[in-house]
Amino acid sequence: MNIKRIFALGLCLMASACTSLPGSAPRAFANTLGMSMVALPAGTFVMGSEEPVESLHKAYPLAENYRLDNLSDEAPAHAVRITQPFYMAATEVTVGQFRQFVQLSGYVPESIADGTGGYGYNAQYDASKSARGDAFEGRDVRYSWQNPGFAQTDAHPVVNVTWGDAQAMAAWLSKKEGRSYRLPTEAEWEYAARAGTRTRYHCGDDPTCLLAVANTFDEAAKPYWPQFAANALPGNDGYAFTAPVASFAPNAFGLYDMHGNAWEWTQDLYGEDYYAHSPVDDPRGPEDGNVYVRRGGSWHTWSLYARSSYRNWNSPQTRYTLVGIRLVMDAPAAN
Ligand SMILES: [Ca+2]
Ligand SMILES: [Ca+2]
Repeated sequence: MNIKRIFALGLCLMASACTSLPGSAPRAFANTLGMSMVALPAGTFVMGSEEPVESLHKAYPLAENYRLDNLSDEAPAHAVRITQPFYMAATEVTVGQFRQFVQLSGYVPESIADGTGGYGYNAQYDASKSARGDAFEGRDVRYSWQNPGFAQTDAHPVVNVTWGDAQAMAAWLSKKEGRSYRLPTEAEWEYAARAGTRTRYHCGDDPTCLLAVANTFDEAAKPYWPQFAANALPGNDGYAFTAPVASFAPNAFGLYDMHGNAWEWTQDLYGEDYYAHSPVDDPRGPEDGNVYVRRGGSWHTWSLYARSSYRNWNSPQTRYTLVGIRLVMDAPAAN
């Protein structure tokens, strides 16, 4: 990755309220686990979307009306100020990084600790015959972060990990390095994904621009789920399941796979009407709730749901073939 180029493009892109890092703080560094942590400037952006249903219908003609009506939690679009620079991992947490964390810390991931396992892809599995109608087999002890039922190397994004697993990893890294790691807030996540853009994706408004920047549900994935064939992105991104992280072009902040590959847990509880009353400065989600926000879409996600503004959620115990982790780190305070 060309750090100079990224910062020429990305630093203070929003311009209106840029707070600089302390002079001694690096623009990017590799941490204990080899994660590339990239500095993002403070700034202001417009969070959410109020794109009319008619406009969405033109872009996503196959989406039923109820799906478009259900996007109302993305409104109102509203100004948000991220008041402090922070670091974000350039990629999703990889299988290799998660393995190092588990080995060095002794932490037992929830799918193993609670004895119920995770989810997995099984070509013989028939969703219509399952009690829950899930697209994947599970929970089953055969599946965990180590085995989602499809091939993965150490360079693939770890999946089948819970919100609690992410908390444990951040806490361990923080202690190990004397830094402050955590999940991004929902606002930080969208600010980072947009990297100064107002379009549906950081690559533009046309869903097919995803082919250059994201692993989503495309023609490579279509043969495995013929029932969803019509929703496949027209074009081939080369991956039916997860792709090694950073296989596609980054956004202007130098962040990879903000659309697709693995959904990313955020720190925030989900509030359907939260945008109507959230603070302008550093919103942190509602005080109460049962489910945490995940963002960005996955390798199995239709383009409608891979948009920068799309919000989804799960209970913190959820472990799934589509959901992974990306960490952020607070920038050190200026002396
Ligand atoms: Ca794909
Ligand atoms: Ca992702």
